[in-house]
Amino acid sequence: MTTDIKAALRAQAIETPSWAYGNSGTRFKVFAQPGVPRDPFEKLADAAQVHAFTGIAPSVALHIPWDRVDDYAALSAHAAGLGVRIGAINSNVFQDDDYRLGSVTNPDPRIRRKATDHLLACVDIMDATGSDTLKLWFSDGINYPGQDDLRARQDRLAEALSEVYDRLGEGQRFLLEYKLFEPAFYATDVPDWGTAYAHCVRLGEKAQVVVDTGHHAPGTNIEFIVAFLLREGRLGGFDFNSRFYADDDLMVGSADPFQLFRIMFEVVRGGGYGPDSGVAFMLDQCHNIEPKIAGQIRSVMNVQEATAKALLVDTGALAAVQAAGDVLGANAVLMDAYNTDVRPLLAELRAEAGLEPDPMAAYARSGYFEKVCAERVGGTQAGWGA
Ligand code: AOS
Ligand code: ZN
Ligand code: ZN
Repeated sequence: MTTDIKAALRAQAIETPSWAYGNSGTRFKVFAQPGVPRDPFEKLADAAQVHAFTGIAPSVALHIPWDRVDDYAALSAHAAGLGVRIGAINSNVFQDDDYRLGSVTNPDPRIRRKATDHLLACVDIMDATGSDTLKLWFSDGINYPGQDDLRARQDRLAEALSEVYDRLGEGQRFLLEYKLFEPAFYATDVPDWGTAYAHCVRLGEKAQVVVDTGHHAPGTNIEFIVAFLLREGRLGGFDFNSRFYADDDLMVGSADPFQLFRIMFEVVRGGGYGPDSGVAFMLDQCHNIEPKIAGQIRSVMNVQEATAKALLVDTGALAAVQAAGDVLGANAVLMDAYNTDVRPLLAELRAEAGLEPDPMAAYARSGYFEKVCAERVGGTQAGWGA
């Protein structure tokens, strides 16, 4: 049993986002931190540290245009030299004056064209970097009833998605992200998993839904959404983070580790775990006040702990008590796994892989942070909170 769990954990891969390494903040203040990367190459170097100490963060999501470079093949080669690779390409059709009334759903066809062209350019970057995943999040929506035609905006969205879908090459896919609100407040064009799912189903199997754990109303049963999408073969991945109030982008597993466990249990239960599952486990976080690389290491460890607990659930015993209608017994099987301290198991797993058992302490001891603080002056903002 433990051998199987260890093998499953060894195969885990969690993608970190390039924007987690840059300065970030809220609309009130972006706090500059020492040692922050000055370009995408340095962001990859920081991400490589997270992989070096955890052993399970081998890829890095890029964000265009925040990570725009002249030579993407060179960026890919740089990543490979650091022992990581480029993961999902995140598009950005929200930081331009033209997008005040929306991007792909804008009433103005010229702006829709510009937005769609950006998405197509992101597929070019996938070709150049070898990335197989395009992640689409639209800030599109309206603030006031009557501001625009709700249904026409869905038609425009479908048209743009279809054009991008047709441009995807062999082995490429896009993930459509939903978000309840913000920056649009009255109506968001992709507000929930059902809307994302419906658009994806119309298009085909290369269109899948990504679940950002911070994008739901309080109290939403996210693990149900996960179970449903997996059953339909449409769960493309996760943007992991924690929320207390809205889209807080705090460290995954910090606000509600039990929720993360419940999600990972459904992932495992539904066949979404493992290298061939097609489900991408990505972090979408910003570290506004805490150190960034250490924050990413902690986050990766939080996902790993939740995964280990999910893998520990005695599914045979669970099925038996469920079939017997034993409500308390079934709940107890799940809670036994959740309440297990998996940290010794994970320390052992790391030691077996030649890693330090405590990644946080090992990173702190490495002197990397002090080195980059001395070397890097004038780090750039991740792009948020500008
Ligand atoms: C925005 O709220 C979404 O979570 C996006 O996934 C993401 O944070 C943004 O696109 C940065 O790439
Ligand atoms: Zn996200
Ligand atoms: Zn978000």
